Amino acid sequence: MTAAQNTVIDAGRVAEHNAQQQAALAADYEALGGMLARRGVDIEKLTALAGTFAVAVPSWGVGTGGTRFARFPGRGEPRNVFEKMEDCAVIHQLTRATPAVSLHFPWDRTDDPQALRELAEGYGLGFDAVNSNTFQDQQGQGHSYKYGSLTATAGAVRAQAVAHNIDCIELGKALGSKALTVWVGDGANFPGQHNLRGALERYLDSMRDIYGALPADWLMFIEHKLFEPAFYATTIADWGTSFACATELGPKAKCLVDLGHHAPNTNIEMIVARLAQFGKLGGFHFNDSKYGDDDLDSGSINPFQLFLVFNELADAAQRAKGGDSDFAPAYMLDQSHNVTDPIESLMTSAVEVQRAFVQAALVDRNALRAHQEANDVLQAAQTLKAAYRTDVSAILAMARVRNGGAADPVGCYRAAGYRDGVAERRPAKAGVSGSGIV
Ligand code: RM4
Ligand code: MN
Ligand code: MN
Repeated sequence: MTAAQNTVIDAGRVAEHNAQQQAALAADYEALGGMLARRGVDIEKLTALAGTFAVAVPSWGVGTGGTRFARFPGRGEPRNVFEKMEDCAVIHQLTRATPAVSLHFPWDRTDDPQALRELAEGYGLGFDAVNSNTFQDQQGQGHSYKYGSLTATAGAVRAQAVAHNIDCIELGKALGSKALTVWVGDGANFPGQHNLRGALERYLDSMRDIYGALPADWLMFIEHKLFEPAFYATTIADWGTSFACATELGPKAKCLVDLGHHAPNTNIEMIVARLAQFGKLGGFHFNDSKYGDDDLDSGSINPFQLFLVFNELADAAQRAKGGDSDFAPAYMLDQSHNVTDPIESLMTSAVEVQRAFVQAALVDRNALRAHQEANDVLQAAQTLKAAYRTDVSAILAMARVRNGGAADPVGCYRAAGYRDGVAERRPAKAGVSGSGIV
């Protein structure tokens, strides 16, 4: 990433917005600082920590999403990957928390990766993991994925899916990405459709070929999902299968946890703890969920769960500091914005994930450990709650302002009129969905 920054929103506007917010923010920050000091916490340390937080934006999230029933396009949707980068630049400019973009191929395929890389660098953006797509057929491809891709019974289908993944690695290399995320929808809709073990054996064979094409400094993230589109048995349905495959493949293979890919009420924070314990936690797709893979905005349904996930991450990071292991899971958002302005949802979501990160840092770990040792169940639970109940909004806003972002990203974005501007500059093109999802 370069230091050079082309801003999309006029920097003067952001400064003006911050000047209007300054008095209120200063008062809130001082009050919070006083309250934290009485708890023995230095607000400046937390603000500095908040400023280090980063979560990648999904390129497919800046277009309006939809469901199996309909999609209601928004105004000024990006029509290609270059326009998507412009929207991602706005998100980072105002939040200062999203310095990387995760691309999805072939949705974001470009014949000029160098130009894309330069555009991104001009905005101060880099590229996180690239995603392959073998869950839908692409124009002109020789074989269909109707009956699976990496697990298909037909060798030619598997070879095509493997070749696509290797292609993604090549494109990612040109862009400066360092990881490939593989999610496959492969599975069965009927009992008997698949030999359950045979399908996983074929998956592993295919993944070994992809793994072999990874550069030395790359990681491969295996993303599990309970169901959909396979409604009876999904090949990589759970973290156990993901963990077994990542172990089988080797050290560059790790597990990716998409929060929405579990049954309701699953204890996701425990999955996070397990994967961290065994060195296989590769990264996250943050979102929120009520029923299934809902792809709702992070923290919009169950913010306490998000906090508990970050509580495990803070614990794992502290343990890693003591040892020599490097613990750096990739943080990415994976959401679909069907009824909101995607830029507003992504800014709000990045801030919600950052909020959980800061709240987790507020947990008094020594007190928690002492309560756990003493089996003081009530106080152990209250120690977590004390951190979770603390409103750290002023810390987040101060970190943003100090990093050149906006005190109130959505307020600033609306005042700047960005959506009206792109609505004019980007007339809708027939057949183009900014999200890649139809
Ligand atoms: C899947 C999964 C993948 C995402 C696609 C669009 O459910 O979450 O990460 O790339 O959706
Ligand atoms: Mn995902
Ligand atoms: Mn998903």
